Amino acid sequence: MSLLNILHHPDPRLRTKAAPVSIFDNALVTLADNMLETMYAAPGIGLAATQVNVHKRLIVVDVSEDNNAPHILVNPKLELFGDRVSGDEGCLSVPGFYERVERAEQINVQAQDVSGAPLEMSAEGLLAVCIQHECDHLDGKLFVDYLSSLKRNRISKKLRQLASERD
Ligand code: QAP
Ligand code: CO
Repeated sequence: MSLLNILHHPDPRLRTKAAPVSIFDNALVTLADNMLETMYAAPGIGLAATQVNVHKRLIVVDVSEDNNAPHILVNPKLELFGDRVSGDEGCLSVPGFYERVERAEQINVQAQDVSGAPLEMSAEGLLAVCIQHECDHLDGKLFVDYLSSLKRNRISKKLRQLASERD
């Protein structure tokens, strides 16, 4: 198992549209394991392959208290239901910033598991919000895209500053 490097906004690689997974091999299992380990270490509740610079349609989420309810979703397709709810979101690729975002309250997901078997699940509340957030990453979309351009630009500028202080 190993920790993966997470890309930070405004890295243009976060804007890549991920390709469907068609090969379900051991490398995919290892990637999913390493993504879960990286998410738990952060700590976070969701991570998309895009964020670790792998442009394949794979996300991992676990919104449980005890890190004992991981979901690995390959090639996820969402159906949105119910009211729109707003809640504070953060992102491992936008460290230190939390803002209110509106999402659908309930979802159905059609996906595959890490061995390629079809998988269907429904979710509501935080799990539903988290899966919507992670699926956005696969299309190159970030939660800051839902904010005003003033807020988004302020966040980009601050993160660029922090990155330049590091290198
Ligand atoms: C997406 O995000 C999410 O800024 C997952 O300094 C988050 O796990 C969906 C994190 C909230 C819905 C609600 C963020 C860790 C983790 C930070 C995360 C940070 C350290 C974010
Ligand atoms: Co995110």
